Amino acid sequence: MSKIKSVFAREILASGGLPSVETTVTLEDGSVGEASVSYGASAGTKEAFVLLDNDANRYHGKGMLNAVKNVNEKISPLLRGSEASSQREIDNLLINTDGTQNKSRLGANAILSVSMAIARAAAASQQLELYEYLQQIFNLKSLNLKFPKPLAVLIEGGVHADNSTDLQEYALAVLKDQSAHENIRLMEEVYLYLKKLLKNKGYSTNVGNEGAFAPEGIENNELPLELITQSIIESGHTIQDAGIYIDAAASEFFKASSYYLKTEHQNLSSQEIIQKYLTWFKKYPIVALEDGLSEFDWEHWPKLLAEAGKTKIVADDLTVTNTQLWQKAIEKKAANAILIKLNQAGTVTETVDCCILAKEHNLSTIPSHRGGGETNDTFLVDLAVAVGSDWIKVGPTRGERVCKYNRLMRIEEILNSK
Ligand code: 2PG
Ligand code: MG
Repeated sequence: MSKIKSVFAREILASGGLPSVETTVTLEDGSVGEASVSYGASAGTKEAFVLLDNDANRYHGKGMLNAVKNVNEKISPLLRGSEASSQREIDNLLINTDGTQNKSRLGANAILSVSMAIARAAAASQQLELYEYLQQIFNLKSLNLKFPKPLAVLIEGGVHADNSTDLQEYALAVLKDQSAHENIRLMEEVYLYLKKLLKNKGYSTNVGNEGAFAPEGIENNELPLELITQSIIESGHTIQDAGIYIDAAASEFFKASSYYLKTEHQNLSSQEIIQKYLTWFKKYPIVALEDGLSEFDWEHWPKLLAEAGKTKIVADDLTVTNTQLWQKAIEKKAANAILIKLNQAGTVTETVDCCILAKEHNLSTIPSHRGGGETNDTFLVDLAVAVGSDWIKVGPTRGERVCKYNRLMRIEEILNSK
């Protein structure tokens, strides 16, 4: 047990070349915890608030000095002397001090960086790995824990790339029951095979925000499904080893109650786009579909889930790692899996609570990276291990992404050595 001695934040750069917040927490016993936060490019409207400076003279208005100032001048004096292992109490204090529904006064970027850094400092103080510490303080070991498998975005479009698919992500969901090391190898082998395949077919293999290929001028939204299926098989694996995971991020192309697919010049009703997905589910090894419908199309989500069969229906923008929205989705039978993003919630405790709610209903959790600005922070990996998630969704290349897979392999090594 140790008390908080200091809390200090600074502005750092995130993957998109714009700032984010990093906080260092030091405890009286000398333990240190550091954490930085990510943010989205296709964020849901109900996510916790990212406080930007809106000062046009710095980073085109996207500086985060106000959030940094809130940590150093408001949060730091408030937390000095608090017991660092009282994570839930500290997070509640931060939520109440902010006082708004979406953390817009202090900024979720400010609050979350502190919340995460405190967890790391307290784990260090107790000489525990972060995932072990989270399991302990949130009493997670009683849940049915699995070791997360890789879920890597292989082709990206939407707002993550120019002139690619309308759907945002086509990912590889590894299914094989083998070590994380082997599963990560499998995933990268499929990715690298896909690169050759795209090249042979005359597509560019430039990458989008998350290190996935963004084949310029791709003719339609179905072709990636064909190419990925082919890559799984021709790289020496099977569709039992790995399937396809789609994140349509449909809120981005939902306009005036219909879904506009630019590459195909199609304007589809909710029923029509559901039909399109169902046809794909029959033709390709699709194991899950995230945000197939818009966050404003609550009415049709239960219809999609009812017809999806074995394909998991994952909520991201719909539920934004928020227990109330997730509870609503569970009650309405709108989704049977949830994407988990720490910065959508804004504190560690609220994020873990969302995962616990999923586990209580035997539903899947998928902690995820972000497409706007990602940092080298690997907290989401420890979280995924702590709550026993099915997958972690992270891009297959770029330093800020592969550090997550490296952390997963490191945790496996630690577990194997026990
Ligand atoms: C998503 C994410 C991550 P963004 O929609 O799931 O892939 O994208 O961070 O841009 O919301
Ligand atoms: Mg998404």
